[in-house]
Amino acid sequence: MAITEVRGCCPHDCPDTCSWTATVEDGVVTGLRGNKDHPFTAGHLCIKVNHYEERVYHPDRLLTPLVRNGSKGSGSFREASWEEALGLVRDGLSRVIDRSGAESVLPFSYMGTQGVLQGASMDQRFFHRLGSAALDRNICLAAGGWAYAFTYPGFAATDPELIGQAEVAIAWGVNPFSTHLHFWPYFQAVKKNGGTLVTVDPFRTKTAAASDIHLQLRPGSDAALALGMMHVIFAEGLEDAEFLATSTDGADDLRARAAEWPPERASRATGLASEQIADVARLFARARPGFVKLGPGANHQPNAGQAFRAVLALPAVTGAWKYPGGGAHVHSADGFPDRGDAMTRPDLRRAPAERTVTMTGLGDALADGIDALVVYNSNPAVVCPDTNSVMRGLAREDLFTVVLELMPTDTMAYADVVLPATTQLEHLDVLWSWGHYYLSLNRPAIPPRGDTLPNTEIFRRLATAMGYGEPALHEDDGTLLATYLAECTDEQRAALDAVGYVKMPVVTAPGARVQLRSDTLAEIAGVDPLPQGEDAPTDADGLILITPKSHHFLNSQLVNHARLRKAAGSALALLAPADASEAGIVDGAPMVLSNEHGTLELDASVSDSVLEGTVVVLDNWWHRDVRRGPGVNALTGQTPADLGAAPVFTARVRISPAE
Ligand SMILES: Nc1nc2c(c(=O)[nH]1)N[C@H]1C(S)=C(S)[C@@H](COP(=O)(O)OP(=O)(O)OC[C@H]3O[C@@H](n4cnc5c(=O)[nH]c(N)nc54)[C@H](O)[C@@H]3O)O[C@H]1N2
Ligand SMILES: Nc1nc2c(c(=O)[nH]1)N[C@H]1C(S)=C(S)[C@@H](COP(=O)(O)OP(=O)(O)OC[C@H]3O[C@@H](n4cnc5c(=O)[nH]c(N)nc54)[C@H](O)[C@@H]3O)O[C@H]1N2
Ligand code: SF4
Ligand SMILES: [Mo]
Repeated sequence: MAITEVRGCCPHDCPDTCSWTATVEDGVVTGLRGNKDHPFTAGHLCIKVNHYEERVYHPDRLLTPLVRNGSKGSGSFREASWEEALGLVRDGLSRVIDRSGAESVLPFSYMGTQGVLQGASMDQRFFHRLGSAALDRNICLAAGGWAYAFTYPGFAATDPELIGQAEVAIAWGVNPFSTHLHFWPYFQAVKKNGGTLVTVDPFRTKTAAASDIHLQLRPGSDAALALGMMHVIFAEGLEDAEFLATSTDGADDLRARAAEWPPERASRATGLASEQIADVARLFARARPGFVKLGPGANHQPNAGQAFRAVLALPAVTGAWKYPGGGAHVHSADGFPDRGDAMTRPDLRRAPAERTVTMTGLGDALADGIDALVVYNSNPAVVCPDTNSVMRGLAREDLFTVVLELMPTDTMAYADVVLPATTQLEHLDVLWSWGHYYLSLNRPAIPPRGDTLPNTEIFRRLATAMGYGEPALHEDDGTLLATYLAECTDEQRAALDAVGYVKMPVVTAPGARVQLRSDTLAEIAGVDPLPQGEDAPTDADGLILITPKSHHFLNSQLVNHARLRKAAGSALALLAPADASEAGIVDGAPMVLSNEHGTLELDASVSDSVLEGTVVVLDNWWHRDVRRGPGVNALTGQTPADLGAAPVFTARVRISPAE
């Protein structure tokens, strides 16, 4: 029997980008393990991925091109050859382009795979050449990402491997126990070394439960909490005056803004006690140093950009950046080669794109001039806000829809043509990380199963079908990889080649200054140049819905895996005992959640982990998993957050027992 071992890495949109080795016996992957030598992965994969081969050999796996032969949404398809399928795509796209112009074609993709090649290379080149509408890929961390970029231009996010040296670490709107598993030991190290762990989260997650202090604030009140803390820090002279003078701009303005937020005001806004706010402010300011990990979870609120700006100001005010392990981490994506234009080749576009669609606004776009949709690496029927409007769009008879997928999804059921894609064990790729600083190479372990093809090859073939002869549209994956690595050193390339990963240098630009006040941001985005908080609304009715991530699924992926479904249980709405009894809802009984966007029926789970006045529904479930209604995004809307046109995955909802 021929046994080989092939090094690669996890493709998922997860901050850990784990390094793995696949065991291949006679051309079949029989096992997968985390690489022990990788400092971050540390020899283990999470429960979701430790059997990734299940995904490759899953009975639902799409193995041939498909052509719809039933009504949209019926999920009825017949098999087709690549030649026929590509011909149909060419005809469908050409019809739309002739009728209403190339910008009525929308490519819709996100990070179904985080790979540079399979996620942002040949696909982009193809759509630039076609002249499609542009997509703002902003569904995850846009508000927080903007906030970091404008507050800390040129600053490298704190290296997570150092945070054990912090005296206080705050998990602010992040649940690493479930979502960033390999960060967890570093977080725990703070406690082991005698420091204090704080979690800021409306929900009592595993992370919160394992922390010394849990600040269970009202969702969306993070800016008020951070400004209340800064009020105390400035009032008690706990700021680092030297760091503020030498390394920041706008400190006096921020001090004046913080003065508007005595802890009593922050208390009314957050629902936390004033003393609690003051105590944690002192704790953080006196720590040598303090560290804040901010997660995407807190950036799905309407005022998330300003909230992140406020929270990010804390380690600057206290000078935490001066010490190893101190500072903040939103994401580390800026630490990797920026080869955007070389990879995506915007020069292939004949004229600048006049239309940009944000992922947040897909529902509206489908009702306004988008007549062809090419979906890959994304599952908009589940992940986009305002599901009902997205579904109305997907159901349009005159919308031509192509879906590149591994699995039958709620989106794929509406496709005219389905093109089967490869998994990470079947294609070449290179991955950056947003949680650490290791660049990873993924070598294919086995040839593509059935008729599946890598996204890159599908777009090369589509280019051929469309008659696009530009050489850039026909470069192979090896060439694309070389283009991505062109600015790496020989040593870095050699390390990638030898062990499959290499750590990138963690460097802050010389002379970089924290922008506590940002007039540039104010100008671009029309927000206050200073971080701004909000008081609790007095007129809002209903409960605040939040939609965090499941421990067992990865966004909308893996929900069709029996092993993980069994562990995850069923789709539930979690609510606090007081809210349940007030609404007459009983634990385990079906309940209805509704608002101006839609209605859902789910089984209730009454839990004291939930803050009174809030409801928690995990975002990962598929339409079929919900008692009635599509998924939880039936309750979210398309109005963007304050920065980055980012989505808002929270909403006000009314609750009642089901009839
Ligand atoms: N197991 C698992 N891991 C994942 C994923 C997954 O689906 N499953 N998805 C991956 C992806 S794409 C992402 S973006 C990350 C997300 O990683 P995280 O940000 O850690 O995950 P979330 O569960 O979305 O949100 C974290 C916490 O934010 C809290 N939260 C909600 N609203 C607020 C608020 O207004 N303020 C504060 N302070 N907290 C709030 C939620 O209650 C939740 O516990 O996880 C990645 N890893
Ligand atoms: N209510 C609510 N909604 C949310 C969130 C929330 O917290 N609450 N979180 C948001 C966040 S943070 C994110 S990142 C998004 C995630 O949104 P998406 O990126 O769309 O989610 P995924 O489920 O990770 O991936 C989508 C699809 O990509 C496919 N795929 C994987 N690999 C490949 C490949 O190599 N080729 C092709 N063609 N397809 C592939 C998978 O099978 C899957 O169906 O969801 C957002 N939606
Ligand atoms: S999903 Fe995240 S934690 Fe799990 S193996 Fe992949 S990168 Fe690692
Ligand atoms: Mo995300």
